[in-house]
Amino acid sequence: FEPKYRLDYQAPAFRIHTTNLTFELDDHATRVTNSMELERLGDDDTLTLDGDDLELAALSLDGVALDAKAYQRTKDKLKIFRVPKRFLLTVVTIIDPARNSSLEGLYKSAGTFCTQCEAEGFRRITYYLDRPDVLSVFTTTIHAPKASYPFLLSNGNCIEKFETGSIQTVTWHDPFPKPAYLFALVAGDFDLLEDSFTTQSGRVVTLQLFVDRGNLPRADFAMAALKRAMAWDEQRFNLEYDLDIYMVVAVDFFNMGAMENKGLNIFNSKYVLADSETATDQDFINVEAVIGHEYFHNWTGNRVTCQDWFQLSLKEGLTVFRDQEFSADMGMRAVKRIQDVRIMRTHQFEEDASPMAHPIRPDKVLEMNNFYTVTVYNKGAEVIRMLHTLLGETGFQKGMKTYIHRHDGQAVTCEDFVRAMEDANDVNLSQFRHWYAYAGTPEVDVDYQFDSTTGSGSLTLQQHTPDTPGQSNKPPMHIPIRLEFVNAHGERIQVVSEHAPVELIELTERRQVVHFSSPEEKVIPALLADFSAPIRLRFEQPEDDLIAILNGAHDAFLRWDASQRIYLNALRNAIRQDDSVELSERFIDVLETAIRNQNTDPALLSLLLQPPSEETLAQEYKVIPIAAATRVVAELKSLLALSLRDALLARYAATDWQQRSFNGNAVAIRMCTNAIAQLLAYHHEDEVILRELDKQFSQSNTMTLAMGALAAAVHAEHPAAERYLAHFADQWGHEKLVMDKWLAVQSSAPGSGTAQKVELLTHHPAFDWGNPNRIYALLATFTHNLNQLHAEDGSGYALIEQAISRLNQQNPQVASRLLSPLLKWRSIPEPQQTQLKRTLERLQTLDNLAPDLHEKLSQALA
Ligand code: DPP
Ligand code: ZN
Repeated sequence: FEPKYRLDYQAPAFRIHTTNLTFELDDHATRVTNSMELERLGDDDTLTLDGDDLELAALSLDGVALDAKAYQRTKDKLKIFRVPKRFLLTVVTIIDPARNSSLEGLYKSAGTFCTQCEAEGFRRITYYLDRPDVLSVFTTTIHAPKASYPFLLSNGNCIEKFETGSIQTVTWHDPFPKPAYLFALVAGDFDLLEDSFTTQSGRVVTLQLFVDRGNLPRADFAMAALKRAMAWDEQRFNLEYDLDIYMVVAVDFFNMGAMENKGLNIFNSKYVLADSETATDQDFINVEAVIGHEYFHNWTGNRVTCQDWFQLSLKEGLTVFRDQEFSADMGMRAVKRIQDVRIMRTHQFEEDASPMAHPIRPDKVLEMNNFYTVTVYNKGAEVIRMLHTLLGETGFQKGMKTYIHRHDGQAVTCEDFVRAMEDANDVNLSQFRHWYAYAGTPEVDVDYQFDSTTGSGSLTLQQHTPDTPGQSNKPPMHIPIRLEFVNAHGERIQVVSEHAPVELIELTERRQVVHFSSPEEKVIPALLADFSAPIRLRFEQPEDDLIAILNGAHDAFLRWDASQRIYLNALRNAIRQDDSVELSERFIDVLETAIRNQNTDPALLSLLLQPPSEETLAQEYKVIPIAAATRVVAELKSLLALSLRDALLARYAATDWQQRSFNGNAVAIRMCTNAIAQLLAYHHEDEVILRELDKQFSQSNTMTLAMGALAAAVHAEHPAAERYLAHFADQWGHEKLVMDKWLAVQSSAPGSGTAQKVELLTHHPAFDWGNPNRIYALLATFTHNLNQLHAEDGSGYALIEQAISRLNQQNPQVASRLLSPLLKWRSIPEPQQTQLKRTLERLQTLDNLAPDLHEKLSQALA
């Protein structure tokens, strides 16, 4: 297990001008012929290629077979000695796609051959310079029996197609040089949805979406989303598609969400297929976001790619920012922002505080697959967003233009991106670069003074970034803090500092004071509007001030955040005093008014009615009071249900049960209905509420509402839950993606014995150890069930330990994802802490421990 270090980067010693691949597809013995035109760049005449689990069938240089002394093979390398300056190397390998359960490289997914090469999967197909800074022009020929595999696809344009007896041969040519991680091949039988898009310069692009037979009606939404994404990237970023064809294939077995292979995206079917009967509104939203994300990679990732994998955030942070903006521009900007902030505050802050904490540009990597994280992706996007905040839309777009023009066709670094932003805007971002270099969530303490007799006030901000593994004594960061002010009546006001309104503080010092003046009686600051930086703000404000912000701030995030701070204070107080949760009458009144006011945006209302989760509450503690956290979160929801019953029921009655379409207003109303159901289900004995829930569950005709009722009943431990679960399984047993929801809702149930129930469900026909979606739905969901994962009887640990042991060799990427939530053993109280540590120690002794697991376990136990 040898880690790699970012600073050890060396430019490639060879160029691969062209890569000619021929695949003779076969379940257990696919023959891959790889002919490369190579050029040696330096004096060292040994060529070292990467390879993994390959059988070498033939090897020749300029048409002459190499004899045994001319090359050497090790477990993961092929060295060829004394190569000339320019030469043609032909490598023939035999691989076994049907036995490939890791779903990396070429594998068989339910009858379809497909590939996943990012990050380092291409080396499981052939020997190659499998690194993102080696760009080559690929030509790919595929031979396969036509009856079973009528569609043979690869990157670029189809240049030849013919049949010889039962065998079909198809050749694809991709004119854009690309690294091997963007290579793709698909062979299978599909239903095809075809459409076209005319670019802003008038080129007609053929769009093809391939889905399992019978699934055509569920593909329309993804196709429409693709066209919206193409138009949006032209309008907002002036970026146009470049090939004549864009293909998307949906497959059932896929480790990740989707993959941006040039011209041939491969998608997890869950991010393509959607109709209102089987998909929730959130599923539709996710399909649109992922379709957009992969499409946007065509420029930010493919045309301009990464020099090395340490730079992953160069393409992922930027592309997540782009997909977030796309979703926001398509509707519900405020809701989207709040949802993204929730991901940051729960999962990313948790990762920043864990043994695997890493900067968005890591310095040390053992297994690259472990770095496709919320830090690289989501914090990476927040860093891009801060640049956008500092430079404005116009400045940011100027920087993008410089970046793309300067680096089109190149493999570059995060540094190149920042420099393009600097050069285009004539600014200095030296201190801003720390965001790429340091892990951990910066903490900003706020002290506030205002004197109404003199009308002058001050905000004192102090920043500190906690130590993380391998990093201590961090320098101050460049933190943009957007802010607003409201008065005692909850009206937005402006305050000035040196004649300019105070709207954005650029915090760059360790300690910084901002003075301002205002004629108002009372001035309440509301900090971090739009969550303008991925930081923890420590600012105790009285509840009256928070309510003023909740009523008066212009920014929706600030209003929502004020509500969450009130909830968090109530939860923490109840834990500290070991007493029941209390909410002030004043706050309940504010909620009631919002519920009864028909003008309250139902989507934002739904967010207001969702108190922080246990995982969010856990962020407040060094050692998490698990049992108490679970108790108070449930108590808070019952308290809301009790205090607001009639108002909630009145609002709930406004639901239009027949409305099925996916549009902004209908989605917002369903979000609200579901949030209300989540609370009302805490009334276990209330006949009126039972009738309403029954109606929502069985008559709503949309998956969103049916699932909403089911989840509400299960999470509130309502007596109707068992009946709903049984009914749901009867109705949807044949639909795998739908049954994933059924599995997930059960493994997120709060009650004791959940681990035993989940174990039983691993034997249910809806479950499959070979399919990542099933494992994520049932087992990964369980790893986020704080209370049951850390059950005192050890049942949660035993369940996940068994799963990881089983998946260690079968699919290490999936095993590794299950492991992450277990790494924070130091924040778990005794007696669980010792049990958990023992569990990790046992896992470390597994036979043939995968590098993915080794890396995380050794970090956690160090
Ligand atoms: N690059 C993919 C994505 O994030 C993941 N393999 O789109
Ligand atoms: Zn991506």
